[in-house]
Amino acid sequence: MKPLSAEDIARYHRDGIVVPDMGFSPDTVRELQAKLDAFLTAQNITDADYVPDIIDKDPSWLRFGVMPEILDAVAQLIGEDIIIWGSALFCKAGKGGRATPWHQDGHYWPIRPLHTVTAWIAIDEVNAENSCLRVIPGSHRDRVSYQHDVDNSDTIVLNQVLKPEYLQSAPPRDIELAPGRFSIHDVYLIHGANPNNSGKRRAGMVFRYMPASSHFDRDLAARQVREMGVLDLSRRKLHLVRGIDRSGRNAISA
Ligand SMILES: O=C(O)CCC(=O)C(=O)O
Repeated sequence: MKPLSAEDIARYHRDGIVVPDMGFSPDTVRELQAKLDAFLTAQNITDADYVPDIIDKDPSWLRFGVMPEILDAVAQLIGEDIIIWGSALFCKAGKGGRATPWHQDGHYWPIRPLHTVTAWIAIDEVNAENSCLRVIPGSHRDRVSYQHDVDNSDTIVLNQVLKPEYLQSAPPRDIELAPGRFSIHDVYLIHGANPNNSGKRRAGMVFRYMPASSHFDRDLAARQVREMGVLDLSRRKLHLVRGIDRSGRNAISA
């Protein structure tokens, strides 16, 4: 049985996000929570907030990104040739957990054609109280990368902030998830998160999936660092997790 129903897929195209009616098993959730604690200790991270490239830091994270629950749903949205090119933790402390500014992902991602989805997987219970992910439903539909400002202040976890004039009027939707449940969102969707001062940690991890028919353009990534001051993605490892490299131009990691 496929994880996404026809209604789920229609909802994904309408809203830019879908929460499949499934998640990791209780055993996998326990394993994931223990792994997060061990990882934070091993990396000596006390104030995690945003930890990019977790697979590069510890390849065993990849196991969670290729769970059939997620990969089958991703395949329904982007096809059967799939590369994981990014991963991160967003682990906001219960006090002083920093906000994620409103942003779109795609405007600084060197993927052409720009086609990619993110799975956001809850490790803790995440809800409006501890500042779960918030999205502007439908904001992906024009498939436009809006302009962003660079803001290097330390109150936010990303330095790319959507220019306020592009913040569309549709009310934000909170993506509340139990541990082990996940959402999948489109690369053009406007999203962010409030600061967390709830007293409850709010941890999730993300995996970024692109169809292997697109090209991860490392030269473009290097230019984006020079011109936009964004995180350097030019040396990112690419993990072909299903199918083949249809573009023939992606340097896949062993
Ligand atoms: O969890 C968050 O606060 C932000 C997540 C995010 O921006 C993303 O997954 O692209």
